[in-house]
Amino acid sequence: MRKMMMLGALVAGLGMAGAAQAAEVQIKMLNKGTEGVMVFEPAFVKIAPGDTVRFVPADKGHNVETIETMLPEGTQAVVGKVNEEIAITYEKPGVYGYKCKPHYGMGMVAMVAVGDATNVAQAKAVTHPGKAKQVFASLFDKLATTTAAAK
Ligand SMILES: [Cu+2]
Repeated sequence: MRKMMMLGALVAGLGMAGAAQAAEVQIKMLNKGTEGVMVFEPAFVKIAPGDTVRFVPADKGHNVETIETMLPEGTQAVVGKVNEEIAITYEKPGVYGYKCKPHYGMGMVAMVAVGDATNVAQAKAVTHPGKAKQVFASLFDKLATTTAAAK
């Protein structure tokens, strides 16, 4: 987690130097992670526009797909197949919410924050089943922390 934020800071720093270089970060789909079972790890990443996130099915039986309305306006939804690796390059700033369809209610969700998120209020208003609700609450806390740190 800390490593990802440092990476984000590094990318931002390079951007200011006028030599922005696109970064790629990985989010693993796991049966068991450091924060419980059926998780994306890390479940929160902050990146810059132009960066790529690669969703890696490290364990079997998971997929990644966008959660409707947890996307910046005009952004295409993504629906991965089970066990499929997907790499997404982000151009639009905003908050992107993801779920693993089979384990959504078990809290298998993730958030990608790109640049300065403008759709936070809208994304926050989305309701989620089961444990996903509390996981998203903690992800929005992380988002608030990184945003505050950036200012
Ligand atoms: Cu899953």
